[in-house]
Amino acid sequence: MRTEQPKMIYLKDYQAPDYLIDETHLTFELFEDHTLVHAQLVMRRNPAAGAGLPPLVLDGQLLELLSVQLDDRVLSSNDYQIDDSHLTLHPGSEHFSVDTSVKIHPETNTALEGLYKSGSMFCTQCEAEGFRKITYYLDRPDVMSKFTTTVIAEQHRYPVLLSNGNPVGNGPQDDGRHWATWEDPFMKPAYLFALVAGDLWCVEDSFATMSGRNVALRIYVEPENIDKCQHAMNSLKKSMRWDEEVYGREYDLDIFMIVAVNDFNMGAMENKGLNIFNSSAVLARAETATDAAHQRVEAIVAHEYFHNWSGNRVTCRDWFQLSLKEGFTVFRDAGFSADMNSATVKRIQDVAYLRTHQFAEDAGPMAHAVRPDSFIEISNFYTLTVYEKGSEVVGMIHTLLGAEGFRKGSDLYFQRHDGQAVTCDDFVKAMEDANGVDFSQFKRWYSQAGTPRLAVSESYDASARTYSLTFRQSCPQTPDKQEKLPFVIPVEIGLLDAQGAEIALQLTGEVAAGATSRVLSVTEAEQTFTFVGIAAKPLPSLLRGFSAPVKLSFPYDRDQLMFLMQHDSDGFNRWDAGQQLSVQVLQELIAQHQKGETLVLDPRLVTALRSVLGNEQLDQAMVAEMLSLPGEAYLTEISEVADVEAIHTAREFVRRQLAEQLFDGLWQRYQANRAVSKTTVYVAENEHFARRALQNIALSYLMLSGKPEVLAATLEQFESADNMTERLTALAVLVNSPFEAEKALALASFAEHFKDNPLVMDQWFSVQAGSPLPGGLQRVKALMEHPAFTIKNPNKVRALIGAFAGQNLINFHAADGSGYRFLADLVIQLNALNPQIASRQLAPLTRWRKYDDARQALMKAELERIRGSGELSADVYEVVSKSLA
Ligand code: B3K
Ligand code: ZN
Repeated sequence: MRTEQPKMIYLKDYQAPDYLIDETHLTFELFEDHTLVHAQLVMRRNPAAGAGLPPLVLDGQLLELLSVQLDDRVLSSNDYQIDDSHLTLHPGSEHFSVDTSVKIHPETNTALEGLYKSGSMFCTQCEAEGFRKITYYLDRPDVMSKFTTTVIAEQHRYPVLLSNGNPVGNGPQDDGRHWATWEDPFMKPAYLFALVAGDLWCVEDSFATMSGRNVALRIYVEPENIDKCQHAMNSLKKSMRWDEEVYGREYDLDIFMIVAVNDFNMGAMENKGLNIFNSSAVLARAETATDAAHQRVEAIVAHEYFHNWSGNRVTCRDWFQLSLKEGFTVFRDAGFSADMNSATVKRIQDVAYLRTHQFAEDAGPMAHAVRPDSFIEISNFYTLTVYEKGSEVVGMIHTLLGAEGFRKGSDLYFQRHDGQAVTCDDFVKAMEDANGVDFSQFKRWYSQAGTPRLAVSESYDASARTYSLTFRQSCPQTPDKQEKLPFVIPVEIGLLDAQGAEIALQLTGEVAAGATSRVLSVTEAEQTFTFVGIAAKPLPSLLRGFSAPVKLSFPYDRDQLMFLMQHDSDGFNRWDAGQQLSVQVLQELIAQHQKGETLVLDPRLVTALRSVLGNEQLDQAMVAEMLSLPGEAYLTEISEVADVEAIHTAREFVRRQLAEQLFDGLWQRYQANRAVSKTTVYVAENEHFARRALQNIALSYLMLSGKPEVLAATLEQFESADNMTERLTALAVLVNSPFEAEKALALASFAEHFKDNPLVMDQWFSVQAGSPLPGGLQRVKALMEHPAFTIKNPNKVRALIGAFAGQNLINFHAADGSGYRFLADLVIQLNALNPQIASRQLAPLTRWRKYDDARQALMKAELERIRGSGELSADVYEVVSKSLA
């Protein structure tokens, strides 16, 4: 909690640290009502930081200082200065050591940052600035140190004691306590420190690295979860192999551990050799986790593992560089998931997510560049922009250099900077140097916020047989109010002839026609590319694979979009053509609703989707993606002023029309797939994910018909499915249906069966919180009283409140403002308990500019109420004040 106005921190003020910490020796004495932390820091003056011996200012928060010693001298309170967040000492020489003892209270730490308790176990979360809540330290990523850690705790309650690196000793004490010492041979910043103590079981395996070293792999969980670790273990081994094969990166310690904890602010954390995970990102087995959950586990295990190189061996100089590790690592995990599953489907899902949520962030009050230049609270900058857009930026480098050039660049980056704390500029420089290219203009992607617009127009000259595409780029204003300069936008394109065949592409001035798909680099505000030898006016396929994170517009008519849906050789663009067609149709219906007209659906959408549904050649996961209409959140994002009711009504109308008109095709594919599912044991692999995806989206359409045979099929699937993917879909379909008696029974039997599994209960909460049927807020309020709910667990808050405010738009945006009031009350309550979660949950209110005047006023009033509610954490203060600015 702050006592003064939180301060803005600027990248331009970066200064190298005055002192370095060569060695860090920690001893933790864990007790039920406090913990003692003894730290010995072997320090020296940083030769790169100038002359003299300036005061040593250590970071520290919520610490009770018991003693401090400089070399052999015990200091008295006259020898140092202490305030809320610092301990200042006055070293007398260039080399010295600092010893401190502090008392902390993990047992009452509800912020889940620093050392805290999750259930009966102790665990840590230090990134970004949590280590300063454990001991006095230079808590900044450019101070890297060699850590030795001893943990002492009661043997009976905490048989397992873990920290980073290799175990070097352990033993009993004579008071019923025991100790273990861990040594991490790699220099690391404090944010990668980790400690775990608990009564844990583990699943063990091993991995032989490419140079033939044997690495012990362990996943630690609470005993009841020991049967849910195999998928994560398989994912870990696949990740380790993939990183060797694709990036040449080998693991470097003799042991790699993952620990699952129930109370965790985000997905997982890449602490050196000791990853700590939200249990939702580790535990998965058929009966309790959906296909989506299995894929999420695979992706997060990979992501954290990949950080061992992109993040840990080469880390960030300061937190403004966060995307250096996060954008690059998301890019790496996306490549891994694409290789393990369907690359096109993975791309579609990532782009749909980016366009819906990151584009909204980029257009809102918290918009910031991939490398922000200021912040108040760094926790607020673990954003979609830093992660997902950051990954797109790395992806564009990959597109511009090609796979081989990119690998040369990443090799040089790792080789040049191993063991260092570096910047995004260093990353780009390695890419440039390895390939002899100049990325100075490209680097604007790191410093300019906002989503660029790219308007494309065409002209065809029949007599000259030339076809020209003109690109006009612009970027909207963002709160940082910078003038935006042109970006380098790689646009992958193809041209289709009237039969749908691809045309070989030759630009004016080129000697011969080349490939049928190529990347144009748009670098100017306006730029024209002319293709020669074009016999008839072609149809362009633009931004294939979503080669840049921009909003591209081209005046396609609906017939052209249907043509691209059928013929484009780029799978991503076939899907995207379908989305553009749906958007056009939906926007027309939204306008009809607003004018009070009868809604009339363009039959071409039905025709287009009928042909997708009937295409047995197409990957079933692609069919499922193509049948999914753009979500309400995406329709909101692309609206000038979002009309909540009109969007919901139009989309529901289209869903019902499709259900009715495509009933036979949907029913046939549903039954065929369900028949296979019934006779196949659950496998967490691509082809099976695809079958279930189509089966389940078909079922959710079919139920809109209300036909008794569909209800019977849903109940059959709900009751007899052997896996959570089918069972949960059936439950969701019932929850959103008008069959009240069946719904109530299903909800009750599900809860009864899974009451002891918190992750499954999270799904149960979400399905109900996300239901668009009237009365959503009352349902959510009632569920908050359910014994399985607690506001102290972030997964529960996300499952219930996050799903309601983020996905149930028609209920959350109720015209009377009740949804807003509810969310604001919750944020005020969470602010005192867990500031990071409080500020995350606030996001929907920050988007007030998107709505009509009445809703704007209601949303702003709630933001004002939060602002005036008392002591705000820096996290909430920053988001609220920027939203109201
Ligand atoms: N690096 C962590 C995120 C830490 C968030 C701190 N508020 C997980 C990840 O991106 O891998
Ligand atoms: Zn990460």
